[in-house]
Amino acid sequence: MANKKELRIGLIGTGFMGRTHSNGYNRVPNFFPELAYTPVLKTVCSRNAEKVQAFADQWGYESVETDWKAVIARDDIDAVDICTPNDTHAEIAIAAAKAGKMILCEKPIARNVAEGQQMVDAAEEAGVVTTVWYNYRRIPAVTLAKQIVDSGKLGKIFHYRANFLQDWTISADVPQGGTGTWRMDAEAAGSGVTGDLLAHCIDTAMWLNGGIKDVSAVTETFVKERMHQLTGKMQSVGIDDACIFHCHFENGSLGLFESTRYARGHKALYTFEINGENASIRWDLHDLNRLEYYDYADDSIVRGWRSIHVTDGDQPYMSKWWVPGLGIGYEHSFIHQVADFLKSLETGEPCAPTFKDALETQKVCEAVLDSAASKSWKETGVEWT
Ligand code: SOE
Repeated sequence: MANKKELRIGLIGTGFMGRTHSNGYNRVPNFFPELAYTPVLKTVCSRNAEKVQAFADQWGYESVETDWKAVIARDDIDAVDICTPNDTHAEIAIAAAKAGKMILCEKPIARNVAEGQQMVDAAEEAGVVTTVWYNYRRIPAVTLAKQIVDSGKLGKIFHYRANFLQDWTISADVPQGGTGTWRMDAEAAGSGVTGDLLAHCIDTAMWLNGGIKDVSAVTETFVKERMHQLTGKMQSVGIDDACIFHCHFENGSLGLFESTRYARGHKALYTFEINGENASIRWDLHDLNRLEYYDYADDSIVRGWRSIHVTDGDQPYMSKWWVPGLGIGYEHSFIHQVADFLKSLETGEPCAPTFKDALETQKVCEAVLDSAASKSWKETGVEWT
């Protein structure tokens, strides 16, 4: 593209997230034409040569690789995008940092804090830029929630409440391990709903309401044994199927979080609500263009929950899309993250959440799991700035 600086991408992993990111790279030039940088889909990597070629053809990658080390060794790659299972994030990211590549990594940053810390150290030592795809921050209604909180309209915050509910693992026939179900395998994923779903809630919560100080949690594994796709054997299940925790935030408010893959009828019900002294807000992923707002300062004859349809040109990101009143969807959060990453290359400002930010979320996840295992309150050690 004329007069554009290129950001040459090497994508590693071709699953669900590989598709959401590829869609982001493809759409950005259409909707964010003012950006100085443009993504160039140089290569995509996956172990199966036939499948990775089909993926490259479908999404417009110039070439394919079947070994991630080959992606990192290439001189024509500026940024490595890690979309592989969690157990591979640290090894790939550390190698990418050593090779001086920028890194975009799927959430959670890693399986645990120790791995995440190594990734942060490697990126800092190499001086490479990083971002982690906690995509929900970039849904316009969620970004608007951040503006409202930062404006001080809510006043002193008392409560933060979040849920992430799914129902896809209720059947004992769902296997663990391997393609498609690595999220069920503790070795590959690190944890269950805590790292996969609550990590989203925690990232949004600390972004909106500041650091989480300490936690008290319970977890449950409802199905104790599942067939492992890699060994073909019935094996015990090491992940948390459900997790509930409560916590103190640094600002004195109380948090209540629940996640499960056993809430029959709920496919991806991510909701949060914040109650302040003056006003409250709440949001629901199933109705993602709306932000609900209640303001006690309203005249009593009109006071009540108002439903803000976040589709106006002066609301976050919306000037980029259609005309007021016409909504956007889940995939746009990834397009926005690509756009913000490209913009960060122009401004030199970090594209949050960076590895360092995502490590703080990982600290909360780890404290939650430790708390559930030890049946006691745990300090998180989070340093949120
Ligand atoms: C799991 O089903 C999953 O795909 C998560 O891995 C994503 O991070 C979440 O956004 C939707 O659910």
